[in-house]
Amino acid sequence: MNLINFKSLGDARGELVALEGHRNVPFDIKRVYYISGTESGVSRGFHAHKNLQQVAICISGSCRMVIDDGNNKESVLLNSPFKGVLISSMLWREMHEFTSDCILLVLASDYYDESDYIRDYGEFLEIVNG
Ligand code: T46
Repeated sequence: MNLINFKSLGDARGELVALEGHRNVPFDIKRVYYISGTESGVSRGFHAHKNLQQVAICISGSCRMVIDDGNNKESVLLNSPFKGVLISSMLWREMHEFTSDCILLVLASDYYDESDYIRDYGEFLEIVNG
């Protein structure tokens, strides 16, 4: 699991984290989106990306991110605005255990493109394992 620790630039007034492409985020950030209001018991993701790289950070609440490279599955509880997971291309991801206050912020290396998604697990396994 490729975790990134973000330093807080906060002070007595509170926390502040800056996210900068090619500095603490290892690509040019072309798109930012966030997921909120996910109902308890609902899971999301269940796809891989052919080329996209992303960094996901829970800036409020928590959720569990499962990353599967086709051979191994790893899971991490994202529960801190100071911890991100780098999701490189060709990794199957699932998100579970959303708390009601979860806001999952995602930084992406490219614009939205549905043709970059692999949404079929069998197809994903065929591509990564030949
Ligand atoms: C990912 C995980 C972590 C857009 O139109 N533009 C966008 O930038 C995004 C991200 C989504 N959409 C549309 C596509 C679907 O009609 O929004 C709808 C929900 O997207 P999806 O079902 O793919 O959402 P998740 O939560 O399963 O997955 C998302 C990202 O799509 C994905 O890239 O890695 O979060």
